[in-house]
Amino acid sequence: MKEINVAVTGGAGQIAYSLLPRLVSGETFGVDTKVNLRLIEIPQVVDKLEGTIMELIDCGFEQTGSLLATADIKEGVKDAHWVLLVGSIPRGIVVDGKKIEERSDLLKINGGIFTDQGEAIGKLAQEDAKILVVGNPANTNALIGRTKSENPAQSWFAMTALDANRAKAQLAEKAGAEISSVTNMTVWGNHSPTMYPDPYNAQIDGVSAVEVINDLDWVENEYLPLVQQRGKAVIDARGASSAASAANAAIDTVKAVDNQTEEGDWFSAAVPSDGSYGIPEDLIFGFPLTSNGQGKVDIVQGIELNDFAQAKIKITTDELLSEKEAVKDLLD
Ligand code: NAX
Repeated sequence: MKEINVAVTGGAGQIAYSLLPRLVSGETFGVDTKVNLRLIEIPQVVDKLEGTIMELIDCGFEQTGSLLATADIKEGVKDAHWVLLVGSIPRGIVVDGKKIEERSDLLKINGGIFTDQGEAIGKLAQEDAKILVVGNPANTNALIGRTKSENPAQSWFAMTALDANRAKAQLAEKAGAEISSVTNMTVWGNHSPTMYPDPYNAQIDGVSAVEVINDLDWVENEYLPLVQQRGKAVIDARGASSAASAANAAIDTVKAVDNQTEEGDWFSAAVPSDGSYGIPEDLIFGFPLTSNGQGKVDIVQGIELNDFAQAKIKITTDELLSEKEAVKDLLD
């Protein structure tokens, strides 16, 4: 069996609990790949990871390699092929006597974490390592981590796949179609309520979803809030945030990057902008992507954006620029 090293921060959190077994079961990296897993946590909870490791051993998957728990990011990411940055400080936590409520405070606190993690990844992870940021604010955390890594050969992604999966589900439900018939979904921009899950270029059985649904009022006024507020709807109903579907989306992203994209389709993740579609360079922006399955991921070109789309994309771009401005001290 071939072996790979996978590092996951936030290993004792909710998403990780759903994610970890699926990383070492053969499902994510293939049945012929042994996965050495490094779980990284803050010192206060790192001991809990021993319990998680016991459970992973008890799953008995033949693809499970060595299992390590650490509070040392350098030990965790050394020689990693994939790094999943799931851990972050949630809104509402008290830091230095202050309750963190504002997005700008959240940005700065999490940004601080991602400077150290970025530096360690740049120096110690594999030269062609792939990094997926899940912890929020995901796009700007990825911007900070990538900047600090000073290693352009590595590939950074921020996760928008959960938004894309939610967007597909809403279109399928409205159209009365199978979810597998919805393809070509892009979540443009930020993983935040300003995201634009593109219904015009999404397809249901090869036809624009907007044409199939044939209800412009629903598409432009109801569908977007349904997708944008789905996370809150899950919290309201479940009394806890969406962990299983977030873990599933992280796995979808890893598989989408590692495997060749089906002809004619694309997948959604945020990557450093190369200026495509007029998005300022280096912003970590949700784009339509294809992978050749050999480590090369490209932004799909030539997608038509109507006035509605362009107005939405401007809003999410402006938000990402203001997030960048809020953390500019961390980007020097
Ligand atoms: P939890 O609060 O259950 O777990 C987070 C874990 O991260 C905690 O165990 C904490 O100790 C750990 N952690 C904090 N700082 C760390 C550091 N410096 N190094 C290592 N570990 C650290 O949150 P969970 O529900 O698992 O969510 C994790 C993150 O995903 C949150 O930021 C959440 O907002 C974000 N999400 C992102 C999504 C996306 O689509 N990009 C969707 C789901 C989710 O909301």
